[in-house]
Amino acid sequence: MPYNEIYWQREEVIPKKELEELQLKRLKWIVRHAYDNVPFYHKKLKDSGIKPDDIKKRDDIVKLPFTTKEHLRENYPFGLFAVPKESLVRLHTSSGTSGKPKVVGYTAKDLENWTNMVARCLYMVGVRDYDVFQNMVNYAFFTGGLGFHDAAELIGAMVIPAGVGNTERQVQYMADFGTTVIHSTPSYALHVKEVAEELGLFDKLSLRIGCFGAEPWSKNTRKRLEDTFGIKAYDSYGLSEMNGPGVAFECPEQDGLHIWADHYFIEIVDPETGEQVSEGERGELVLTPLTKEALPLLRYKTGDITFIMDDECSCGRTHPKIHRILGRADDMIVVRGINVFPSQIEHVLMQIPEVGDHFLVVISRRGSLDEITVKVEMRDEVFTGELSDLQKIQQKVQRELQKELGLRTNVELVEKGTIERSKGKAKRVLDLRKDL
Ligand code: DLL
Repeated sequence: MPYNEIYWQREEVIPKKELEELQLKRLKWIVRHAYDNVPFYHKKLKDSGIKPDDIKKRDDIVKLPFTTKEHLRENYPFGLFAVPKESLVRLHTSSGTSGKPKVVGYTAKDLENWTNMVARCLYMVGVRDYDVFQNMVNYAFFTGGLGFHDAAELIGAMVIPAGVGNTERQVQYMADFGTTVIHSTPSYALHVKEVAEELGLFDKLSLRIGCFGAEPWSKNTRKRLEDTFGIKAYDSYGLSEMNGPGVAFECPEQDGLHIWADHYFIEIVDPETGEQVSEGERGELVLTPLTKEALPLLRYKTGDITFIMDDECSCGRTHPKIHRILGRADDMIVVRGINVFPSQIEHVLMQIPEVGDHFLVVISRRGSLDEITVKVEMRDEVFTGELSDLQKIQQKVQRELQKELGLRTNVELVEKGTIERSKGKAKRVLDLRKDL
């Protein structure tokens, strides 16, 4: 049952002071829980000369050591779990580009908390029991499928467990079933948009809300999705290690993502030194779950780059806001000494009207010099056959990219349909230097 017609749970508007007290109480609990039940943390804290009782105020969190993805992998599969296997009711996994997958477990209480957090997010952007919710993400090991499914059901919406693929059928169902809310990765949504255009079904759709996440996307992509589908599109952030989606989500203001601080302790640190940065400065997001029974990760380094925004929000929620993710520390490409995030490239491309929705960044090496080539799909109507027109567009794209990146790139214009479409998280970068 919702708390009232605006908020799913009372905790969304908990007074700041109360929220901080709750955080401290829960922080003490989670540190004690990890110390008592996870040998890895027991040893780590002991080696650093820290006892759970040393956590007396919120700032004492800096005394704790960090946890990294490597720690999860080294302790594959269940080494960091704090409860016996029989207390678990679900497992998910997340595979990165290398090494063993990360395995995450949930007790019944963890699932209840998680589902409520995702429900908070959906309810916040206006999803209600009369909605038809088409969930267009992978339902298997990925947390996005069941995470959203359970939450939308809890609100009472009618959920279509569509999964990914069969895009023509997805669009047909959207029209036939009267889908009002869609959830997918933004890159898949762009593909769905393309197929809906081809099928000429836009007039038959009754969409009003889109929830997109699991990969970086830009404000300009938001605009494209909102304009073509006639929806409001919201950014959704999460990671398997912190349950999955539902960690942070945009409110109707669409200006930053509220991060549920009664369940997660937030820090922004310098990725290199691990020192907390000053207020409002960008850095790596570090999260400590405050209620997680099965997997109490302490000071988990997410690898995601963002900053904490001003905390007053006119939606009334008291939870802090983070800026949409600027990139991942390990997605950063270093080309001729300059740091480039694929999301910067997306940001530039999506504001050029002649450019289509798909692109690929190819990094190669000529002699001893790195080269960056951006393959960009054009809109069909731009291919007039006039070489000079294409040259003008190519130069424009090159100029705009140089302005943003401070780096000269090769730009290759390609026809619509050339670049492989993604169903889940898009692969935007092909780094050929690794094969040299
Ligand atoms: O992607 C959970 C999720 C599912 C989030 C559905 C949102 C919607 P993982 O597969 O473990 O979990 O990947 C987590 O994806 O550390 C970020 O690098 C990236 N990521 C997730 N959401 C966003 C977002 C899910 N909104 C990793 N913007 C995270 C940018 C995102 N990056």
